[in-house]
Amino acid sequence: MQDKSTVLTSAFEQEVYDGLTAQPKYLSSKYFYDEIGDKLFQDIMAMPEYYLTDSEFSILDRHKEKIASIFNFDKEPFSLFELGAGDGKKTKILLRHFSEKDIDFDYRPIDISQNALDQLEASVTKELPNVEINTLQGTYFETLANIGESHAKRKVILFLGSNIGNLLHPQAISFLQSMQEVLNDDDLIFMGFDQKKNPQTILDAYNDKTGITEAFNKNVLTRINTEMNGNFDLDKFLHWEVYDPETGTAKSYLVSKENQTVYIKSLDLEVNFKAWETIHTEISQKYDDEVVTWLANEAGLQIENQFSDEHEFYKNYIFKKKIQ
Ligand code: AVJ
Repeated sequence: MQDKSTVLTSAFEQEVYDGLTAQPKYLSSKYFYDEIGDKLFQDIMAMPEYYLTDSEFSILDRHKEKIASIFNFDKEPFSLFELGAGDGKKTKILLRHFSEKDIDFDYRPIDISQNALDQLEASVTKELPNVEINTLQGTYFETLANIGESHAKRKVILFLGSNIGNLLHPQAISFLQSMQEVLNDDDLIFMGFDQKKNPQTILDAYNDKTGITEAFNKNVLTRINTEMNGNFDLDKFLHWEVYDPETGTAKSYLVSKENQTVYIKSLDLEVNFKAWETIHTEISQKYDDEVVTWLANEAGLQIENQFSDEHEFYKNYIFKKKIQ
């Protein structure tokens, strides 16, 4: 047990302590992402089973003309913000198209990782020298406050990759609300939502036979081992995925294969696992039009437009502030 002299210095430490002393146990998927986790997620995006990336890529490519005409409806300069820009591979389809059409905009990618931003800035400057880029490092919530209502130009905010799917509906609503609060009437949000589909297709995307998703899920344990001096034996846990076609919720677990005790030195915490006890690590929510309409409405937004890939696996929606 943890004694009073142990000070939990980071949010990660606090959340690990809370999650592993809770019943049932949980850890947050936001801690999958360090240098190793970022690389594993890149590998996931390249897997044939992980249809999300290809679907969104094809939507952007198929509909870039129409998207450009909506973003640029008044022919006035605008700022294109992007939350969680990552490597910008999909966004470059739009950047290239806008640049070729001489659309007057600047690109403002936001990411938690300064390293990701530096690489993105270098590659955009090299490949698309006419695109003005200004990076902003921080979490979504910090930087949303920074974007502010008072930004001089009209704003378009991109949020790709169905990253919203990591949030439960109430959290997704408050996140959408905080985006809504920085919008003026002519501003837009362009967002990706993975759709409900054949449950097998979804399970396969989160349970690849090559074990990449398993390694990604277990990376949170690796991080606890290295950053908090823990002694998790990764082989003693199973990666387990479930999908509920009724609610559209995919959930990831790590399941203890045996009775075991793990010690996390920095937390001075002993964690006991019974055989087949679980740690819930991630939700990846799947949506349909009804649910997206409801979420948007709850957050004071309305759907202006939507785009889909040929299989209707995935959709991108454009939101505006609701006219009261
Ligand atoms: C980056 C949150 C969109 O939930 O599909 C991929 C992360 N997890 N495989 C998703 C993830 C397992 C991904 N998001």
